[in-house]
Amino acid sequence: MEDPNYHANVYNAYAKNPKKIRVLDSTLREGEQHPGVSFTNKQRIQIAWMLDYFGVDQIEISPIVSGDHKEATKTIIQQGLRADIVSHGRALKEDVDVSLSCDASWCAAYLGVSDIHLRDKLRITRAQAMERAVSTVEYAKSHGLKIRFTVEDGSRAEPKFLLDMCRAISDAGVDRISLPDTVGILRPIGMYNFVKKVRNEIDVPLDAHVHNDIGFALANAFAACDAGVDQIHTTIDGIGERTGIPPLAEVAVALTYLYKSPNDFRLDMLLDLSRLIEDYTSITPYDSKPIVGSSAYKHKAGTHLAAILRNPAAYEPIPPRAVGNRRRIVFGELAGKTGAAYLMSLLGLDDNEEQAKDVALGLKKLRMGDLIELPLDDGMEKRMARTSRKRG
Ligand code: HCA
Ligand code: CU
Repeated sequence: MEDPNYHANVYNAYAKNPKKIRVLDSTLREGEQHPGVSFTNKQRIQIAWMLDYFGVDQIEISPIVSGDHKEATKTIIQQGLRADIVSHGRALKEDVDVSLSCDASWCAAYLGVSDIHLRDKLRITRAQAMERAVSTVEYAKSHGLKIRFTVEDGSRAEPKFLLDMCRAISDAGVDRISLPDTVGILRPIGMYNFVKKVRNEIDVPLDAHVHNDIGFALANAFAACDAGVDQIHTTIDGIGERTGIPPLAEVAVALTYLYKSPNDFRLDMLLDLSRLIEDYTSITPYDSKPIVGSSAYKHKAGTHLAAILRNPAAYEPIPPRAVGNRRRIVFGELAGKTGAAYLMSLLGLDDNEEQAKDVALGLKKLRMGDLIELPLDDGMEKRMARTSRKRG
């Protein structure tokens, strides 16, 4: 059967040979900066294993936060996972030393480069910042580390200084540069322009690290890809400082289905990953959250029910099983005749048309909103399709 998303995908205009966009997951660093989140070391190790098995390219953790975090970083590095373990710290030699003492092969260093960060947080001049950045990169490189440098608050930095900084660390041998919209102030075209400005001048692989303060994080991450970054930062369920960063589930699904990026993700783990974080943090994703939310695959209105019973793709962009979720149907006052007939068939009642109408009317008259929710698996759909064909 023809792909129901075919025309939409023409609008999406993905490339003939799409390039791979990598994922760095920062649940263990940015995620732990979310209010109320603090993992145990066992949980940190479990999360790292799960992320690795899922298929992210890099896993970020900060050993400088506490002795505990340092132990976790060391242990995770010792696991020999496929993903790179990126040891995150400030742009200071002492933090690079902590990464070295964890036996890291990748480190990340961040330094505020906007005037407000330089003046009111770091209390250093632009020249001092430049010196600090370059010497940190040189120090890491001379000790055999790969280093990603984050020009923190880069979206609010003076553009010429930002470029000078990127050029200087690039000359010092930096391996990647993270371009962050630290306070989530850009709109998608703004992110595109920000990345493009750096991309045009600097020949170093770029990361996008974007915050969701105004709700644009996911869109901005992909605008950054369009402008030339090849790695997006995520966390499971998007947890992070304040309103967080792009969620792994949405990023992985969009990369796979909307960008056709050749990643090797086990997308059917996405619900499990979200549940893992829910267990470890007691933060429940809101019900309409894409992909992993409890309503993401529920169908309610009678007309929708009627359609999905014949072909779920009518109201589902991606099959729920593909992302580890499950289709559910909601019966209540909006169920309609088809919904009522289906409910009756599930209960083993004879589904004649008149009775179905009565039940539908009864449900409507009850005025009690939703009454029951039922999982709907593929076998049940087929059964329904057969019954509805029988009835004509
Ligand atoms: C922070 C700031 C940061 C760094 C991002 C990065 C940001 O350290 O909390 O290292 O890529 O949002 O700028 O998260
Ligand atoms: Cu951040």
